[in-house]
Amino acid sequence: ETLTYGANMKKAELGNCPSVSPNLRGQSKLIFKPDLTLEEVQTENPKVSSGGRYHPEKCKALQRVAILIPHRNREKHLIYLLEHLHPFLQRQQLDYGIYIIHQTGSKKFNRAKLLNVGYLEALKEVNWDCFIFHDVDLVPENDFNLYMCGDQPKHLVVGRNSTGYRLRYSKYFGGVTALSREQFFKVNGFSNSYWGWGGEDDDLRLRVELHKMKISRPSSDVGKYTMIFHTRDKGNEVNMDRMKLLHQMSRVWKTDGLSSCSYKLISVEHNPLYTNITVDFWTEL
Ligand code: UDH
Repeated sequence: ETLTYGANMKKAELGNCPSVSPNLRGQSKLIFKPDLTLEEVQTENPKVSSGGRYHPEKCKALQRVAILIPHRNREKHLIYLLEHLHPFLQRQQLDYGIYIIHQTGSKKFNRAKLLNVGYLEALKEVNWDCFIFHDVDLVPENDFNLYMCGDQPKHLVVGRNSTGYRLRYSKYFGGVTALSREQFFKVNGFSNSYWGWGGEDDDLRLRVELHKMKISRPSSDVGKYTMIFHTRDKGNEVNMDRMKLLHQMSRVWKTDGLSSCSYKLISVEHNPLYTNITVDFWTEL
């Protein structure tokens, strides 16, 4: 009785973490070991608890952050990303959880819809303040790139090794973005209509702009990523309808998004390093 009381007291006394963590290291050289396994990553990260959750021990995190990663058939990328992301997020003193949203089957991939599912399912567990929508093959190089939300949506990928660390195009809003729970809700999330590659990230940017929000980015030396090389996946062919869909955005955003995201939830597993949400989009009814 007394012991429990003591522990609770201690928790209540925790002060807020500082706005910039003292544990940040800045730019680091990333190493991708060819034979790295998930078990090794687990041993390297003893402080991560079931479902890929962590919170700082000595201070109260400023935000509760859910990392949402759309996934199919990229197991190796996932291992590398988890290996780098866990220590990165811990150095930032965040209260975080990593969610992998896995699409079953081999039909067309839908990145945007998977991310909508991630948002809806993650909120059933914790009232997360902030959501990081994160491609599986992009690894952040500089831990001053804070995985936190601001009063405006953020685009965190200024450059990647594969594009000479330059922004792909001036309005680019893909790869890794940070939107608060309210910001994402306000725009009704992503469109569910983008099957295959391309357009869904521009659609989200148009939604954000329609709602008079202004996208911010870190500086170019901070917003640096290494993209793990890959070729185009089967089932993620270029979406030829993407321009047509983009033109419809202002007409359909209210009815195409979080509010209409239907899916068949196959399972939610709390693995040691991440929560795995498996969904089926093709037998949803
Ligand atoms: N994704 C999967 N599995 C897939 C397709 C996509 O997990 O089969 C996820 C993954 O998180 C990935 C994201 O969706 O990071 C975006 O898809 P992508 O990596 O295919 O998109 P990107 O623009 O590449 O990075 C497009 C094809 C590049 C071919 C380049 C040849 N030079």
